[in-house]
Amino acid sequence: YFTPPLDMPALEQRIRHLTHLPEQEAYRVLIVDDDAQLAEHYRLVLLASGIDSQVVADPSQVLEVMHTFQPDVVLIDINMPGCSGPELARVIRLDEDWLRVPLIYLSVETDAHRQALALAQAGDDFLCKPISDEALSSAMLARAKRSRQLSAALDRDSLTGLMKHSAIKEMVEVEIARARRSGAAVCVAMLDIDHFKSINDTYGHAVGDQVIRRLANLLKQRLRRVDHVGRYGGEEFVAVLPSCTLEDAYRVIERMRQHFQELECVAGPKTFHATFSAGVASMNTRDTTEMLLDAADLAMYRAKRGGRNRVVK
Ligand code: GH3
Ligand code: MG
Ligand code: MG
Ligand code: MG
Repeated sequence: YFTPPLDMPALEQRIRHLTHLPEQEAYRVLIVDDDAQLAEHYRLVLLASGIDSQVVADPSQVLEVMHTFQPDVVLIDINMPGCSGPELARVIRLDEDWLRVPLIYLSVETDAHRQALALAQAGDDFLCKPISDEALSSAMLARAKRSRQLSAALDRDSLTGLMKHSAIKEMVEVEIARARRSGAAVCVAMLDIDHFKSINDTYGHAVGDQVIRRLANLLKQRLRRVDHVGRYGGEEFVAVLPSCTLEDAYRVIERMRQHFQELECVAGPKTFHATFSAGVASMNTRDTTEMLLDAADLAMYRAKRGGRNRVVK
């Protein structure tokens, strides 16, 4: 079993991004330009607006730098030795991780036809050199802000506002990495609403949605600030509980179970109660994200088989 080296700056940034900590971190712009002097000028201009930027002169290093720097926007020169801006933009676009990052050309190219050709290959917009300091910083601020908003929305499930499947899975990975480093424990809980199909069949899909939201809200309100929760599937949730022993995690989820079964769900004139089954698992030193999630899933199925409305650790 091989543990890849941890890229902690990137992980920490992902944590902040996924958890939306209130203290807004500075926007990050990656400047790809072979003109070192000009690029440094751009960097200082952006810095004056509170934007962090990093300069890369060699296009072949861009992907690696993007991974650690996690830019909100990439600003790309068109004419560079070794690789043109549009060629670079196409390579970046091949990586699904960067689908949401705007790629903006900044070039002396003023010919509209050639600009259009560049945009047809890849890239999202075109800025012309020379550009005023003010125009550059306002364009980058606007783009970075939009990019962050979009990114946050893409990671959220629209019904519940919780993290989506991919985001919560990534959170498990991030917390495992952090736990390996600190030696602290981390637990994962998998929750699944009981007989949800019959809730839908009896009361309708809209009431079913309401039940999903009730459980989501309960989890949001009752978990600690350091915990993370996501909607893993239709009526399935995953909670990540850092610095938590298996016993603690069991108690937390068990309390949640008791609260949930007491909530009154309303369907027109009728009321009913819903329940969930849950499995809790803790990380062993050799656990990967998949192994930890599988262990929680297995425990959850034991809870189902054991009669539902229970937590198994
Ligand atoms: P079990 O106790 O074994 O978990 O039984 P179950 O009926 O909950 O399990 P099953 O996985 O068979 O059914 C889940 C149902 O959830 C099937 C699907 O139609 C429904 N579902 C999935 N997503 C949504 C959603 O967003 N809204 C609503 N209302 N229903 C959903
Ligand atoms: Mg150039
Ligand atoms: Mg299910
Ligand atoms: Mg279910």
